[in-house]
Amino acid sequence: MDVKDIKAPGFLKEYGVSECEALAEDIRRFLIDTLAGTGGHFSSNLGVVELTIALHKHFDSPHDKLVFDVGHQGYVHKILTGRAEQFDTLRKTDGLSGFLKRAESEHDVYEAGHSSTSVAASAGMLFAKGHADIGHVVAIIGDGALQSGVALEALNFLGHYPQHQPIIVLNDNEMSIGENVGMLSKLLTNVRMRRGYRRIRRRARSLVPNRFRNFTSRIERRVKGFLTGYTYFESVGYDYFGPIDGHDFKQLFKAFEVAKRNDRPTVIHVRTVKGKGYTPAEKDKQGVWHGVSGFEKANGRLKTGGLTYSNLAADYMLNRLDSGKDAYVVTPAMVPGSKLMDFKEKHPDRLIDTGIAEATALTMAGSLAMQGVDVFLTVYSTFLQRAYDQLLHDVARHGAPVVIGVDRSGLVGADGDTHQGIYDLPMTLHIPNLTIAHPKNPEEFVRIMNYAFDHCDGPFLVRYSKETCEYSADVVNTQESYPPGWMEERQGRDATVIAFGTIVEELSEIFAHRGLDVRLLNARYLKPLDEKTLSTIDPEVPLVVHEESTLQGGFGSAVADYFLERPAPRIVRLGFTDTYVEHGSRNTLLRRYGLDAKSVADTVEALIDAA
Ligand SMILES: Cc1ncc(C[n+]2csc(CCOP(=O)(O)OP(=O)(O)O)c2C)c(N)n1
Repeated sequence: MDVKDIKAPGFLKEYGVSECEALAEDIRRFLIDTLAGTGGHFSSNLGVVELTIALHKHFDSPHDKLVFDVGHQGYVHKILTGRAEQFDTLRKTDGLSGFLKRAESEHDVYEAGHSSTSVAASAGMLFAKGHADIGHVVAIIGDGALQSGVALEALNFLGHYPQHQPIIVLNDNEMSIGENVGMLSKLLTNVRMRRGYRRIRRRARSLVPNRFRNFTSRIERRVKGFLTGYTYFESVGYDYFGPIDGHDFKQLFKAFEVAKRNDRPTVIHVRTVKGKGYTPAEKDKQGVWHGVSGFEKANGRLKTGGLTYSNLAADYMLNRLDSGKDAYVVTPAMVPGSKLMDFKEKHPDRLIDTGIAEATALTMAGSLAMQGVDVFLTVYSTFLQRAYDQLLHDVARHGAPVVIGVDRSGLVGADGDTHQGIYDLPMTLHIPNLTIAHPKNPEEFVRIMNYAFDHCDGPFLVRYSKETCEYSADVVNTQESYPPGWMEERQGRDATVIAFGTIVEELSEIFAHRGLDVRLLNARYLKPLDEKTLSTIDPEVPLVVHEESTLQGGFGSAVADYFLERPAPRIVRLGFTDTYVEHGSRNTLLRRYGLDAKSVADTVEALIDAA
């Protein structure tokens, strides 16, 4: 079947096992062929081909609600709901989103991008049942996402309402992005190692008298519980069925029929193989096939970009340990994304992976630093949102000297609105005790890190973007440090521009190229504000403040606040205004929002002309 002909999932109702198997093969081939070119979330989607087909066969989407956790594994769902045709635009500007999007399809009933929300989202739908026409509600959640407190508290809460009959499909591939961590993953391993569900069911049936052989009967559940042991899920109020083979349609069909008929909260534990059907992805234990930029299908060679600030941060920490200084690196489930594979290999006892547990990572890292240990916590800007309270209440209030790398600050490109790193500045600038920096290049990054570790005795945030950067071992090894304060990149009389990050060098070049007489200040420290330099700004000429961040409560606002009680220049703040920024190429989006170097230069020129 050409999967591009699929318009809606209804046809699956007529499909038997062999037709579903053939369809699974077609979908897998389509995914491998397409994603080799477009890139995207790869191995998670190959792992859920049969599972997603079976879900759409047994449930009536969108009346029955399929709530995919994160949504990065929703490509098969997109194909079955008529979007294969648009896959060549996947994650591109104005193209198909890499996550579920309500605007794309009525079958996308909930959107995410951050993990572990599916159970609480399902709870909302279940509580709405008396008000809206809602059928079954099914949360499809991975074993990585399940370990987050966000999922666990919802699971615990919802188990308390047996009348709502949630169905939780646990997609267990023994991996988060990479290796899974934590005791829950050990518990699942133990459950996996027990004899399969079907054998248990046969055994249970032989122990139960005929007239009680209704699958959902309390007696059978108890007998099964006795045979499988008392699982975590049962302890928080769910009937647990599994583990079943998530690539075997017969087992999936049976399990979903059971789930539909069961009159209590239900967990179906499905085992899948991440990357199923493409050998390099199946073999990958590090997680490099989780999200790809493209690859050569014939030999499995991954397309790689150049080095990024994530590499630089990891290399900096490696170099620190190699030069005899001790430190821990903490990551909430992002070893591959934060380029910590080498560090993990060389210093496994100095790498702490908390799993998808940003809040725990922050509090733990702060407390660890308070004991006199050097700690570098690296977290994506977008995921730091999960830990605002821990940053404010635990880390900053204590003055805990933890260095926090805020990776992927600014636009992130293909992942889109759920992942943009444009909210951390308004979220952190007002927090007392924090120092916040954003280097313009690798040389500055290293000097700022040196200051953070060797001279600062409070909590320190270093922001850096997803962009590529070039650096040598000498740069990483620099011993010099930059204390708080700004840098005058360029003198000028007709206007002042304050900016930070990689755009600083671009602005410097373009101002020179256009012959503009503009003063350019590199605000490599965003907090504390450099009031000494601010006091030198000419109030008679326009002041432009640029940030690749949301404006409300941001850096430009902090600068404007400074001038509230002083003779003020005309201030123009450039950033994102009260919005979510869609997916697409970073350069295209910056241009669209008037934030690339050329647009900034145009704005500055217009202001000078108007003055
Ligand atoms: C709050 C949050 N932290 C981190 C991530 C990054 N992330 C995306 S998918 C993923 C792993 C999810 O593992 P699992 O739920 O087992 O799904 P799988 O991809 O293995 O199917 C992580 C850590 C995220 N999306 N949200």
